Amino acid sequence: MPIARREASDARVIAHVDMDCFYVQVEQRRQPNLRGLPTAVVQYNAWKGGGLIAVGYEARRFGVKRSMRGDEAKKACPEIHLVQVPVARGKADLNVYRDAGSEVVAILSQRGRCERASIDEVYLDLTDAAETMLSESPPEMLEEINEEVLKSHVLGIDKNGEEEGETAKQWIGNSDASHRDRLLVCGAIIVGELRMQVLKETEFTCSAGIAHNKMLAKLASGMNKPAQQTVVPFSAVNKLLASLPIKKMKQLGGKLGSSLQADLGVNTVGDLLQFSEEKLQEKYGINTGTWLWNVARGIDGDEVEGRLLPKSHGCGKTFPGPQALKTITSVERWLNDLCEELSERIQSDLDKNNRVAHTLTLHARVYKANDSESLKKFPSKSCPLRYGTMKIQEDALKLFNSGLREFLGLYKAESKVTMNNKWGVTALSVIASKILATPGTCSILKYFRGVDPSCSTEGHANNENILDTLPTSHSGTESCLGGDMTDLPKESSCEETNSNCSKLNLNRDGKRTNKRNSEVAGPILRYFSTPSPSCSSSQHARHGIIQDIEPSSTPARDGCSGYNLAESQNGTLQGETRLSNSSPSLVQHGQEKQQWSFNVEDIDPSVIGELPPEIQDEVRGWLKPLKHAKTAKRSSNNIAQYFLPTRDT
Ligand code: DCP
Repeated sequence: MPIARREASDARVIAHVDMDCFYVQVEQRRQPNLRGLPTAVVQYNAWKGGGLIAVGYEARRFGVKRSMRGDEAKKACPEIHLVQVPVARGKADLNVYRDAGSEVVAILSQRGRCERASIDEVYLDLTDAAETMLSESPPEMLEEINEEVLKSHVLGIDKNGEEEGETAKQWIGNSDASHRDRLLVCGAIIVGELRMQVLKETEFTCSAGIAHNKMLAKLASGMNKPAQQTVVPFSAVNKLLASLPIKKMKQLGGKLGSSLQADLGVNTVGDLLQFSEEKLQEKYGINTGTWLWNVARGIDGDEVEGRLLPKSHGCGKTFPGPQALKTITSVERWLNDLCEELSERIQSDLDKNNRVAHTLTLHARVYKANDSESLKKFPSKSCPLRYGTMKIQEDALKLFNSGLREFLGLYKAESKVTMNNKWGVTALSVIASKILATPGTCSILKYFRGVDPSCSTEGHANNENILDTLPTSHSGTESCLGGDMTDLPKESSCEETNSNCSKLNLNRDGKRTNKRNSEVAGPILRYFSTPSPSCSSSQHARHGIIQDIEPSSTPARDGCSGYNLAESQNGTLQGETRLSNSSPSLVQHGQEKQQWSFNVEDIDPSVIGELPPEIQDEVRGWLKPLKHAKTAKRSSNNIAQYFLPTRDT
């Protein structure tokens, strides 16, 4: 779970940018007639109108929520337009959203180090850009400041009865402010410009938080949505955390947050201040204890990783209730589909980014019929990944069979899974991880020294190199919760991203906005705040969208990023294969045996959201860091002063 890290510097400028109702915006760009109308994106199964996975802000005004199914949403807002998520191979096809996310990342990454945290959110380290701006063109010298920036919400500044814009203007122009505050001003200006650029080039609005670390930036980005930005000056941190419900803090939304409430009576993050670091360590372990101590003070040393591409690719599918797969043939059929998609995606990654995935992992949710012990988990299995759809399919099936034998207690390799061993599969997923750049060549054949990637016969899932992937137990009570990780980025552009459709007629759309709002809102918010829909039946008839869906629940989307499990013994599962470290999935004959390892760190937390919900918690479990022997050193940068911001947080 959380890893305590010192603040690298007390004057970093970090932004968290989160797209607004992202899938809905993507669908509204595909179908511009939906703009301004209450819209939601639903899963592809028709049961009860399908689970809502994204809800537009117009629909939210009618009380429509993501936890609803389509039928319920229609009751709340009869005019809602339910757009079905694209489907391919009998499951959701998220490519269009991935690609749209990549368009945004391409823009946001222009001004500083950029970490793609999920399908629709990034962290930016803008420290260098802000320092440069401060030295070359300080904010108070700027002739004109972007309206979006002037509309920033700045936590903790005294409004003195003035309009928000006026207050922000004064904050921005205060040349007597501290260096760190002035850096944040520069960060806010840069982020405002980036958000405008995103809108112009992609038609998407986004919201952002600007602070001195990732934790605070993430917290702030969701405070004023849609299409707004929020700044957290150093001086506002204690007041902010004092009233922040503990479960709202990233990574405290789950078991750890519940334990803090139940066992320590902690209701807000600020309540944690009453506990010493030693006390927190005693209760939650050394590392988590220190992390909690830091969280209470708004300290977070997590660095923005320069990562625009995913660490792994995953495809999964659930088979709830009567849909459970009960024969090897049906499992094979679905595995083939999942592997085909996985193969396409890793091949595309290889073609576009020169990156090779090294590890194939299979995870399943299986029950044993009439067995009181059927709560036993199906063991996840992994093996070296061989390129080529058929090889991946073949290996995935072997991994499944191996896991099933173990699950059923048939330990010998030759044991047959028969009809007497009744079982049912309710979820399946395959993940390609340990994705590494090929060394400085544009030719994959050169990299593999003449071996056709699809022809390798070694390193596949045989009994020697099938590995148990799931660490059987994790010490510590931590769970990896509270983040917002959705999906795997993909660098390719979709059809919709060609120059024709990606060019925004901003003025046209801007003018369509509600005049009342446009008087007070910045240009991005104006763009977003189209007239409140009337929910009339005529609109409904005019935009007859899809209302299908699946019985599975809306996938939970927790996650965590930036873990460093390198020191974790249990987090690394090792075995011996004939794999070479330099070409792990493609092995030369006669090579010496080398140790091959599968490290949970190689799985991008953002892949989790794409997996079936039932699988997500287990995969998240892999990402739980183990407690380290050493206590992370406490930063001296604790926030010592309390201020009295006027704004309610
Ligand atoms: N998503 C999903 N399943 C979920 C939650 C989200 O498939 N349970 C998808 C659809 C969302 C996208 O991920 O559009 C991004 O999720 P967010 O949590 O960032 O939510 P939105 O972008 O939809 O809305 P907001 O403006 O509140 O961020």
